[in-house]
Amino acid sequence: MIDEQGPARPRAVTRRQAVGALGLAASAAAAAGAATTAAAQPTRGPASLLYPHESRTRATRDLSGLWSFQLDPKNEGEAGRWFERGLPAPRKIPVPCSWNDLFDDALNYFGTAWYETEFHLDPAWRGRRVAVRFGSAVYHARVWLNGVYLGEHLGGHLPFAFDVTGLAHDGAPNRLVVAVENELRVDRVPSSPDPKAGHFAFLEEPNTAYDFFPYCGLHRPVLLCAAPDTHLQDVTVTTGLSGNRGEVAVEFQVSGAWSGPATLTLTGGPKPVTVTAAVKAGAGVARMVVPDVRAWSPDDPFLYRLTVRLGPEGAPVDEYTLKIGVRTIAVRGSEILLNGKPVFLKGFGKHEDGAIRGKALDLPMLVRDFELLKWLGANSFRTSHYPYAEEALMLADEYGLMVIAETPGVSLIFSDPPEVIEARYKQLEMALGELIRRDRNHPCVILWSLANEPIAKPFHTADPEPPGAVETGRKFFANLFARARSLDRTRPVALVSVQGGPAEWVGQGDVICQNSYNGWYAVSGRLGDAAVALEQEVTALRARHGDKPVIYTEFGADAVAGMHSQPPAMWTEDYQADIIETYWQVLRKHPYVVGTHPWAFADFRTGQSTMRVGALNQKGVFTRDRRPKLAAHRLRSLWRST
Ligand code: GCB
Repeated sequence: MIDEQGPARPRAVTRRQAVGALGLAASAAAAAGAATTAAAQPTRGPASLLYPHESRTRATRDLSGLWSFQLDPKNEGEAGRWFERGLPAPRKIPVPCSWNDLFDDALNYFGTAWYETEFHLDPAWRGRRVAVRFGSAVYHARVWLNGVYLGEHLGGHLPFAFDVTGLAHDGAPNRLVVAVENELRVDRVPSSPDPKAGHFAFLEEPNTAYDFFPYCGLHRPVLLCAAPDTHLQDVTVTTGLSGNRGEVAVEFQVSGAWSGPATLTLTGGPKPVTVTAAVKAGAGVARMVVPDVRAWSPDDPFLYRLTVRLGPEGAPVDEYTLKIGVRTIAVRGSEILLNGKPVFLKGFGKHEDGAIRGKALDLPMLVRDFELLKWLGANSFRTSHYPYAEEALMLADEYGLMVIAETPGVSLIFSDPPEVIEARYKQLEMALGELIRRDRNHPCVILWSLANEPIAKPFHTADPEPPGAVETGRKFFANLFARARSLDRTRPVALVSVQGGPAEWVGQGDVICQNSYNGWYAVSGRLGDAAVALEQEVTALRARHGDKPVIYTEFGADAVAGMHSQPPAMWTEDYQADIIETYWQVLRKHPYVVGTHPWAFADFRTGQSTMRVGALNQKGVFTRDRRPKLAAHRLRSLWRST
């Protein structure tokens, strides 16, 4: 089992592994018991996962569009060599998009589906290194190019890429085929109930232990990326402040153990800052000092452009530019300090969710959501309950929204069998590593959340938790916290607990994140009693966790838009607005509460159940199509006046 000292300890990830998906993903797939492929060993090496911004030396082509698509309920595709012969009876599907809301026969389909497209290489890319990069495939993807197996990736929401140089034809069509499988399994994160084990299902159809619809498919763009043969593989930026001086430390890796000169430039401020660095055996480090720095904050989300250039200005070997914010984040006593000053988080837990496209990237909706957050006077959100698209983080940098970035560690139950917990651990550790590697350069990310509401035993049973469940969870999280802190020493780490959660788990965090449903799941329908219960709860949290800062990461009530009552009753807009205001009034009296995130920003799709009217969680303060409920107006007046 999970042992702090033993063999299941997070293993060291080498720099080479760290930049590629293939080796890591393959071992995660094996760990979580994914179907092994008959296509033998992957043939291609991993490619850099740096977001493929274009530059003088780099180009990107978006393969989004209409692809061919076929469900494979009998799992015939691999034996029938669909990856080589093409899909026998395809229909068209947009990429990116979830498949569930497009086709009636695919709504509750959680097996394997095949995707196929063709592309031509740009002749200008001759001699360059070419990779194919997937933003997210939910859940297990296997990829072939021109009939050759490239590799696999397990786990949605995070990017993976394969180097296809030499394999992609120049001057002839290339056939890219992807098999995406999304079985709802107990040994995955998020995990689904095992009907054989008599597990409790939170939602009935489809059967999930978590409260959102398990949309599946290619959810984010598939990109072709061209870079020089010698190229930057990874860049890590950390920033500091000292008086009115900013400090920017950059570590970077170059392919092929390249050695030579690099130049780093920071522009956007009154004067560019330029330094040089000597790259040795593929590794480079540089430090930059920014006089009269404009620190990044929600009030002034100022971004600099950092360019890393290898080789001479006139003939760069490679050049990569990213936007960065200079800021610090720290926990001191009961405060979260951004740039040394206490911050209070006003915002929400959200979901990536929309009609028809499901969980696929929706840029118009993303911009609209951030506009609405600003309209409300919010300054933050949590990427509940999985990593959001990279574009969401880039936009949050621009809007000055502080982000609690969450892993897919949802529905973790520690009374489950050891082998199931072990498989989930491996998958979660992998996802955490990929998440931190992907998002660590974003100033908007101020806190990592390792999991949402892990529990020692299922909610529905009155039996005591099995012996050892809390201790198993303690070790599980001790390992995960250690892993997060070793991968990023600059940000606080927490896990989000439900109604208190075992103190041995939650207390390992730098911040206490609490989900709480007084007035809804507890003391239902009784607003006055809910306020009393909340007061007791928040006082008890202080007693249990000393002076750590507390964020209320969820509270609220379902409200069917248009339903009203006086006195306010459950399911009405009036009751929802009153519950949210009650939490605000009670929590504001406790200075160690440094944030309130009502659940949720907008209504979202769930499975069907007696608890979810119209298969929607209606705790949104906006409807699914972003019409404000009474609670949105109430929050706006509360938040804008503080
Ligand atoms: C929770 C979960 C969230 C649910 C919410 C609810 O505690 O974290 O995923 O959607 O409760 O509405 O039940």
